[in-house]
Amino acid sequence: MKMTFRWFGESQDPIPLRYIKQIPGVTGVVTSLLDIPAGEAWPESRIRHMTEQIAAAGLEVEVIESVNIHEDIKLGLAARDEKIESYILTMERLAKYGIKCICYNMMPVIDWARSDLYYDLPDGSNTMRYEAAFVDSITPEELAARYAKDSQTYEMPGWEPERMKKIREALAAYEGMSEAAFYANMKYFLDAIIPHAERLDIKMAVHPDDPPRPIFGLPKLIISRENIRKYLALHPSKHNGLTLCTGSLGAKKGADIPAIIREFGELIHFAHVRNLKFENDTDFYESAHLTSLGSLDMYEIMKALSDIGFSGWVRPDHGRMIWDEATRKGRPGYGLYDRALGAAYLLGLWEGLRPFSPNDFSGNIVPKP
Ligand SMILES: [Mn+2]
Repeated sequence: MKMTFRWFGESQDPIPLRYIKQIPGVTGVVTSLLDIPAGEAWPESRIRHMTEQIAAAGLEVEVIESVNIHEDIKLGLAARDEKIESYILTMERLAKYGIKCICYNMMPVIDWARSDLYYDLPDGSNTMRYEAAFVDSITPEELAARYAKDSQTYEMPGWEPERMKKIREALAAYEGMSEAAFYANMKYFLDAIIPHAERLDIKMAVHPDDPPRPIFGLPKLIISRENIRKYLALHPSKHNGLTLCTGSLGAKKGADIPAIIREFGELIHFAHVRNLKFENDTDFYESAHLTSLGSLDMYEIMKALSDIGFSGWVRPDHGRMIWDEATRKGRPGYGLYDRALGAAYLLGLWEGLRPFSPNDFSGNIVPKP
């Protein structure tokens, strides 16, 4: 297992790479080029700059989160072919600079949703929260305006004002689309890119839909064990795998995350490990990582990863804002401190499960035979 940390890039992330380098056990970052629109090939010069900058900080960059899928691909429009060509070009360029895994999602229009970005917890920290009835009662424009107000200086990925101007059109495009048609569009994409992923040895890792329920009338498919099975079967390959996101899958009450890990095994290429606390059957807030503070059993999750011999990348997913980080304009869900504590906690669980030799601390924490 390799412990990584999400970094949004120099212009988008207030956390310098040298801080990330100082988190014990974190050996790499997971990043993206957020300003490049979905459907456009990433310029090689940008990829080179990004990877050189991260290497200069003494960190690895092997996972990109995300290379986004253009809506034309999800909708199955004729224009999808040129977007797929661009996607493959981006994959080729990324492979050239050492990228081994690409995280992406198949969420229509809306990447993710929360009702609150800075929900106050009794200990004075704050966190992201999801209140189903509230999200069901609000329009996407109202929710975007709420994010823009709350998130201060950051554009929330997927909720950019430019994108929101066209939201009605984007939502309408999905009206009447059947689940079968959506799966067929996903298959068309996978059939096109997975052979290239195999050739380039890039592991494609689909991220589950967040939250795992339909919102604004949009189909949400990658939300359950059954649907993940169906998705991966569209194009069976070791390079067509999963980003195991405990917070997304776990937001459906009763989801058995350890069983999901054991079922998909070697197809889990990348893991987002975080906890959440249910307030009732549908509402939750993102808690600190510890089992005792949330609703997911983190030991059982790490144990399942250990049992399958997981050797991919992990990151602590979201964190709360603590130590006054919110007032210093931390990016919601992506503050430094709580995620750093999360990484240390997950590494502690892992060390208990898979003790390693002190001589073997190469970053890739492999078990003793
Ligand atoms: Mn995630």
